[in-house]
Order: sequence, then structure tokens, then C-alpha cells
Amino acid sequence: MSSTEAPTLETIEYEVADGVATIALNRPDKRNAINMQLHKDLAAALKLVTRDSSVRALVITGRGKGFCAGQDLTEFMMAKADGSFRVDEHVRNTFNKTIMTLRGMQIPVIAAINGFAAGAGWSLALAADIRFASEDAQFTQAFSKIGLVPDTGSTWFLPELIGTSRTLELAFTGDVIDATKALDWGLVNFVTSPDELQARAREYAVRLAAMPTLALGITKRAVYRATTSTLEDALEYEAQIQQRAARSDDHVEGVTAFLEKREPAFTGR
Ligand code: T3D
Repeated sequence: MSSTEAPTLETIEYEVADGVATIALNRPDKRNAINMQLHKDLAAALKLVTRDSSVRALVITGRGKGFCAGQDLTEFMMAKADGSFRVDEHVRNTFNKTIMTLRGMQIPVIAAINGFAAGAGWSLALAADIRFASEDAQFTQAFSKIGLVPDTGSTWFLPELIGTSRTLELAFTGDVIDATKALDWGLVNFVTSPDELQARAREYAVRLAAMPTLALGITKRAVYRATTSTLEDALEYEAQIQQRAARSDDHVEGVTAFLEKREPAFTGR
């Protein structure tokens, strides 16, 4: 897409460099709570990512002190005041689409969690493939504190990572956990100092963006698919996707580079 066609993103900073797209949620005064404009901007930014074949990894992060405080509750209450507002439709049309888009991306998605991740804001991070957290990041299933229930994939992502009992502990209480506990429980992959967070996440994304993107994309699909399949199905699927990977340019380049004792130059194809 040329720059003249690019949509105006009011609540997101979007940039692409070195094969890495960065989406930074940018309502710092509201801890990046997601209002309707941010829902729209996020959908538009994700579309830019999926349409740009030069993008081979995505970093999602937040500006200011928070990563994301979930649904904007001020706007939510105003919308609910209109008797025709349906929460289920809102969730389906906004959060659920975002989560499915992130999970369906054929490139690695990395969350750089710079502060509070609350409610659906935590779910956004959970939908990423790899999570970096700043030492001062904090996490809360804020829903129960306002009489709501976990959504945006929380009931699916958390048990996958930490089991049902710890999920219910977090969901019942809404207790805040810090980055150390999140690392200990396997909720994040890396913890860094606040100053290093963006650089470390980006460095990692640049490294992945230089890898065989097609193979990484298929790997991602296979791993998530395997969480709901039998071993027999996973074995069969692996055979099929290996056939696909073995036809890729990057496979030829990888083997050639190995035999020629040089670094491979992968194109992502
Ligand atoms: O249909 C649907 O959309 C339903 C789906 C819902 C999904 C959800 O995500 S429900 C959960 C919604 N989120 C929350 O309940 C979290 C609410 N926020 C907080 O608990 C805290 O703000 C944080 C723990 C995230 C951060 O605390 P702290 O002390 O760093 O910041 P703060 O002082 O509380 O907030 C700073 C400002 O951001 C403040 O505004 P002000 O007073 O300076 O003008 C605060 O009101 C605003 N803010 C923070 N979170 C939200 C928010 N404004 C609207 N909605 C928010 N979620």
C-alpha cells in the first residue's frame, strides 16, 4: 500500500523497519484503554501488517506507563446507556476479531509489555506468540472487580499456559501479579529492565524477521493447531507441512548455505 493510501491512525503509532512492523497503542493518559477509535485503528493497523509482504515480524506494545487497560470503561458505560447496545456483538466485532487476526498471522507476533496489562489488554498480550515484559509490568484479570467475566480469549489462553486452577485464582480475585511471577509461571518469555524493553523485543523481532518466514508461519499454525488435535493428527499434519516447507526457496537456501559453510540469506519465501 502506498503512503497516500495509508489510513490515518489516531490512537496508534505504526512503523515498519527492518522487516518488523511495530504497533504501539497510543492513549497513554488512559493507560491505552481501548475505545472505539482504538478498536478501529488496531483493526486498520493489523490489516496494514497482513497486506505488507515486507513485514516478517510484528511487535505490539504500549506508549506511556501502561501496556493496555482493556476496554475503555467510560465509553463502554456510555454505549450501554443506549438500550440497543449489545455487549456480545461488541465483543465479537472488536476484541474477538483482533485476537483471531493476531493468532492467524503467518508471521511471529511479539508483545513488549511495558506496564499494566489489564482485562482484555492482558488478552492482547496473551494472543502474541512471544512475550517480553518490563520489570515493572503488572498483570490483572480485572474483569471480576467490575462484575464482568474474562473475555478476549482469557479463558482459553490462561489455562493453556498455567492450568485451570491458577487461571481461576487470577480470574476470581483479579489480583495483580508482577513480571517475576509472570515469568515464573510461564506467562512471559523474557523480563528486561524498563529501559531495555523496546530494544530487546525489537532485536528479537529483527532476528525472527530474517528467518525463513514461510516455515515459521506454518510452524506457528501447526503448534496452535496441535493444542486441539490428537498425536496422530499432529503427525499427519507435520508430514503435510514438511512437504510444503521442503518446496520453499528458503529451504533450498538453508541447505545450500549449510553445505557452502556460509550464513543463509533467507527471503521469507
Ligand atoms: O463489550 C465489551 O467491550 C466488554 C469487554 C470488556 C473487556 C475488558 O477489558 S473489561 C476490563 C476493563 N479494564 C479494567 O477494568 C481496568 C481498569 N483500570 C485499572 O484497573 C487501572 O487503571 C490500571 C490497573 C490498568 C492502571 O492503574 P494506574 O494506577 O496505573 O492508572 P489509573 O490512575 O487507574 O488510570 C490512569 C487513567 O487511565 C485514569 O484516567 P484519569 O482519571 O487520569 O482521567 C483512568 O480512569 C484511566 N483508565 C484506566 N483504565 C481505564 C481507564 N479509563 C477507561 N477505561 C479503562 N479501562
